Amino acid sequence: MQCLTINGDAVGVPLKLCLDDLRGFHADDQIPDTTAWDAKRPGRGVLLSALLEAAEVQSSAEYLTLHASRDDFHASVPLANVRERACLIYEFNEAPLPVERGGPFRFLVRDYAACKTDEIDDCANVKFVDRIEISAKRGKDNRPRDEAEHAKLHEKPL
Ligand SMILES: Nc1nc2c(c(=O)[nH]1)N[C@H]1C(S)=C(S)[C@@H](COP(=O)(O)O)O[C@H]1N2
Ligand SMILES: [Mo]
Repeated sequence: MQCLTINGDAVGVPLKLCLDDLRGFHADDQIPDTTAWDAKRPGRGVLLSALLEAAEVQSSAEYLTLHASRDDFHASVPLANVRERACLIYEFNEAPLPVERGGPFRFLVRDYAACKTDEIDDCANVKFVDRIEISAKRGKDNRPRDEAEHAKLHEKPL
């Protein structure tokens, strides 16, 4: 079973969360249907704020970095910009989120901007997330910097 690591220099309690752990978060912290946030991305998610609370994120925290080792994709964003408007999708039709939907874990921000137009853009909706790092300094970010890079990314096979 695939699990998610939450760590970094601004995390009080590093965590390893597997599917059942995410399912076990309080109902108030769950988004039963993520199409409420984004019609194209259905599933069940847990609020980022609940994950951060569980990991006892400290006041030194400034950046959140999403790591997808599957395809070596990384995005690092100011924590304040996503803290109260992001979730992690972990399930679809009561089964683990399939890779075609960005599984096992997909980050999703509410009201994201078009790719490359803002810090919080569609590119920051990282698929195949296996680690969330919380740190004082900006972390690794290899989101596309221009349209050629972006187009190449979209042609990449799964
Ligand atoms: N791991 C990973 N996440 C990623 C990407 C990627 O190439 N790898 N592409 C990003 C970009 S540029 C976009 S527009 C969206 C596309 O999401 P979709 O496959 O749901 O349309 O995922 C983002 N997350
Ligand atoms: Mo994109």
